[in-house]
Amino acid sequence: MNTLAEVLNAMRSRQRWVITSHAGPDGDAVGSVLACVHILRAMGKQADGFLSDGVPFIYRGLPGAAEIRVGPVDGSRYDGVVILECDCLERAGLKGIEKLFSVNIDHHDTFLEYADVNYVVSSAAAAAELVYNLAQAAGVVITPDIATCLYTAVLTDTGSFCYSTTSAQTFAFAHDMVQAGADPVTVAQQVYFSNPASKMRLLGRALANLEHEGAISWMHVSEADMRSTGATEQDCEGLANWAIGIEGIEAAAFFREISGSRYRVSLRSKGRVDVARIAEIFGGGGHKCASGLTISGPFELARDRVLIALRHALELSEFKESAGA
Ligand SMILES: [Mn+2]
Repeated sequence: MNTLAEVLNAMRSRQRWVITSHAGPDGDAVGSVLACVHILRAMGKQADGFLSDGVPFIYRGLPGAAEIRVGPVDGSRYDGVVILECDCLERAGLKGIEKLFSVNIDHHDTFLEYADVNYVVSSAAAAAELVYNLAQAAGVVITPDIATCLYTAVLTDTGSFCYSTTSAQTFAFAHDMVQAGADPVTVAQQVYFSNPASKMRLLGRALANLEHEGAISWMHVSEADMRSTGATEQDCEGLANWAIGIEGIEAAAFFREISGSRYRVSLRSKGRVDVARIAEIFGGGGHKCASGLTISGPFELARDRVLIALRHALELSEFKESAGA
């Protein structure tokens, strides 16, 4: 693992940077990439933001979002790549960065030191906190644009300051961002009150399929549901949170059918079950309270496999609690 000073040295000694994050970007991915672009430019560098899936609709109002490109990257035109929020290079889904000098900045529990420089702090509530540390170490002034991007990232990655990663430090961060010019009202209107109608129609389908047993709930949407509601992949972001919002439910799963009878699964936990560990079993990853994986269908089989893992983890946590561990 490298120090922040080593990250800074790597950035100072190279001029032209690609900044990227994972495919299917969330608020932390978009906000951190944009903030990092602004910060590197303030350091006198050339910095271009790339997201292989583009910027989701609700984040397009963020400063600099219109400049984000989808790739591929012409590697000969750059000296390095900053990869945010990815546990491996492939997670970015971006061609042309494979041979570039790489800096990995991440806050996932499931991480590998796959880059030339690795700065991973799993206790951080969002990758944006680490980007903020970088700005401070570099002596870059937090402009209203940077503050808006970083605030949005932390707001969304903590589930609006609800997940177990939320601490006094998170609010201190939010305080600093608002003082630096982020407007919480404008951000909330863009992120929470600007959903496409297709997302709400898809939510209706998902909720109609909601089931629960014991402390576990799950719901699913099929490709046919996606088509008939006119929903896109990005409309699925955050739907899993609805399944965990039931009294007595400790863990939840949201299944979305993707092509070839495969399912993208989002897992959520209220804290007793570590869903990052469960995602790992199936080759996915994420955080203790929010993670994701891809699994083969048919639906009944995929559902049963994930539910068995969730039940097992839940029983183990109950056993540990009753044993006073
Ligand atoms: Mn994140």
